[in-house]
Order: sequence, then C-alpha cells, then structure tokens
Amino acid sequence: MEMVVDIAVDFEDYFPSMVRRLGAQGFIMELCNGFRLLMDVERGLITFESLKKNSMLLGLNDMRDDEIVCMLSEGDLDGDGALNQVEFCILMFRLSPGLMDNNGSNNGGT
Ligand SMILES: [Ca+2]
Repeated sequence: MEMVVDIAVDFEDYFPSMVRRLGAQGFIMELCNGFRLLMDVERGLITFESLKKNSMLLGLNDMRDDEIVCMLSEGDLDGDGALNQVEFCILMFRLSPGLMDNNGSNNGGT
C-alpha cells in the first residue's frame, strides 16, 4: 500500500494538470491511450511483463519489480493477475485522490 502511494505521488502532480487541460473526458481518453501503451498487445491486458517493459515509455523507468507487483495487485479487481482497461482506469483514479473534485468548472472557454 505504501508503495502504491509512492507511485501515486508522481501521478498526483501530473494528472490534475492534465484534467484541467483536457477535461475529464479527454483525460479518460488519455488513460485509455496509456493503457494501450502499457498493455501486452497479444492479451489486451497489462501484465507484469508488459508493465515492466513499457513503463519506461511513460517515464516510470524507476519503478521497481515490487512496485509493479503492488500496483497490479492493487488494481486487479477480478483476480486474474493482470489489469484490463477498466481496472487500469479505476486504479488511476484511485491513485489520484481528489482528482475529480475540481471537475466541471474549468472548460477553458473560447
Ligand atoms: Ca484483472
């Protein structure tokens, strides 16, 4: 749990600014893009191997093996040991406490 919080600290800086820039819907699309970057292409799931291999793409290259295991077990809701797209998005939101609190008032305007 503490390790997950560690990872979340990085995301916390990053995600709220993304939400402000993209809006909630755009942010979810970014999450889906992130999922595709991290997933095992053949299985369509994020596995330990795919996460380890692809995490560098997202600048998470200092993630340790035990942090990856921790993140997977934290996000895995159906117990298959891997993250599907829904599980990944839910995990990302859970890792960003308060993220959606300021949603709705920043549409950018034209
Ligand atoms: Ca799962």
